[in-house]
Amino acid sequence: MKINHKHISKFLSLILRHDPVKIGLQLDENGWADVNELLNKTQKHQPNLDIDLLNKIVETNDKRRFAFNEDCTRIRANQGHSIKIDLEYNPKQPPEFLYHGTVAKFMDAIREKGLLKMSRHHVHLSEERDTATKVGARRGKPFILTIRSGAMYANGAEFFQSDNGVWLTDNVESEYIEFK
Ligand code: HQG
Repeated sequence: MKINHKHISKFLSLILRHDPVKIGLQLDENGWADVNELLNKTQKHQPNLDIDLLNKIVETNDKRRFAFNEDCTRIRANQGHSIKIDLEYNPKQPPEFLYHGTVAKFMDAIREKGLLKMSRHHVHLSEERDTATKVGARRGKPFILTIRSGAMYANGAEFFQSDNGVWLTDNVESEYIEFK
């Protein structure tokens, strides 16, 4: 059952963050999809996905990747998009330090150019070192960078926090990264 959830959650991430067109779905400018339309259009790919299972996945997802609107007629991904949408997050003051988990092979480029958002809308940062470790471990032996987010903020950088707690910013210049 758990494996099934994970599989469907990955499919939902693909549709709601990157490729709604794959199933002929349209997201609005804030990333919302109509729940009924989503369920209808996922039938062919995920025949087990009905409203009860969708509710369960939204509720139990380990990173709260998805959210319903107030009356539960629409659903969106909380962060991680590559398609252009406006999540309408308000700028927020970050803690003094945040963490980013990556792998050794990117380190030279990061030293030179800082952290770039690559294919996503923002650079993703974590409040907890443990979380950053997990993020890095997706790609191999994790390498954890400490980001001087307080100093960046003091110097005018904008930060946002997604509904599932991920800190987002445009890019992180090398001078704000502790490479230890
Ligand atoms: C690296 C997952 C070369 C960066 C995770 C990362 C997270 C550079 C990769 C969320 C670079 C981008 C985001 C530079 C950054 N040169 N490489 N200048 N700057 N990089 O997946 O932060 O499961 O777009 O270190 O758990 O790994 O999807 O970002 O390795 O929360 O919900 O380029 O995605 O969450 O990779 O992960 P990503 P990320 P979900």
